[in-house]
Amino acid sequence: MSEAPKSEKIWLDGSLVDWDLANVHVMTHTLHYGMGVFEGIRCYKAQKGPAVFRLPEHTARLFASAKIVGMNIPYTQDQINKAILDTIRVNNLDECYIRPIAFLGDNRRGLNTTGVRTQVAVAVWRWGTYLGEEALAKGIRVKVASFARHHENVTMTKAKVCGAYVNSIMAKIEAVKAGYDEALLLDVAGHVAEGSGENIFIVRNGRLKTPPLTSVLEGITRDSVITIARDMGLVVEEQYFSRDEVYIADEAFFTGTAAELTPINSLDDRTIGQGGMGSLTRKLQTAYFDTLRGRTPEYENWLTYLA
Ligand code: PPE
Repeated sequence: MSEAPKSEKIWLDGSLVDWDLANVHVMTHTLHYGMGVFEGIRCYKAQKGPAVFRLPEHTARLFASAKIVGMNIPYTQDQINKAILDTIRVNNLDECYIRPIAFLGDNRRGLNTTGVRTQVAVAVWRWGTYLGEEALAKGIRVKVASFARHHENVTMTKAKVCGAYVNSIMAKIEAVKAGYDEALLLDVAGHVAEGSGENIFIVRNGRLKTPPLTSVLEGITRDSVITIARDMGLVVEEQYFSRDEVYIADEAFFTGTAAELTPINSLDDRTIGQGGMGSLTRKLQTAYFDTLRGRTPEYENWLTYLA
């Protein structure tokens, strides 16, 4: 296995420190109990220069996640936005993945977190295709997970909480060990929920469907794709559907900051439509990449330029 990608500096609690010195103690609270919140954001080389995609929305979700789980982030959203831009600039990256994380420090033990210090870090690194080299062009093989997605009254699925990802990791590893690229998790009622780190859409008879925001993360890519699709005049329904509706869909795809817009070829070995990339999926993927690269004037306000 190659080493995980790095960059020069990490923003930690207000200062830029060397990547290798951005360390925490093993008694850091979040390491033990998973109470921490994070984001995944991307910066793309857009036409007019490097730009972060939907930066204020991601920072707002970081603060929303903290509010849901009852953590206090000792910075303003503006300070975090600035920290993110500063971190990308100091690392001289024109394209990168951005990982802000707010976590609980090591000054308290146990589950009563009163008085525990909240720390914040922002790391950036180059991160290519999330689901493999050919995933974006050719699509991926997906398997329904035996693990259900969190019930909305268990870990609060609108919060991007560290501990919630144990569920995602178990599903992902199960799928990969069985020879698939990604897992699809159902909610506790058995409806399709989302991938281990992606929202899902299906296309049937020219209409798009995606599960409502109950047991899924309120994905920012999901929102971007819904907006782009509706602006194209397509119908998008936020509705529950079952795994067998995915089997008989014409097209299906995952959305996420890391996964971008990845076609799904098959679910549980049933080829979806013709397999590969469906025509609507292709149209939306092209429009999504055009948007990220600043080629669509109507969505320019989703870009925060570095300079
Ligand atoms: N659902 C889950 C569970 C999820 O983790 C993500 C993002 C999404 C949906 C899509 O959300 P958005 O990125 O706002 O469109 N997953 C992030 C973490 C991936 C990782 O491996 O780490 C991501 O895509 O950055």
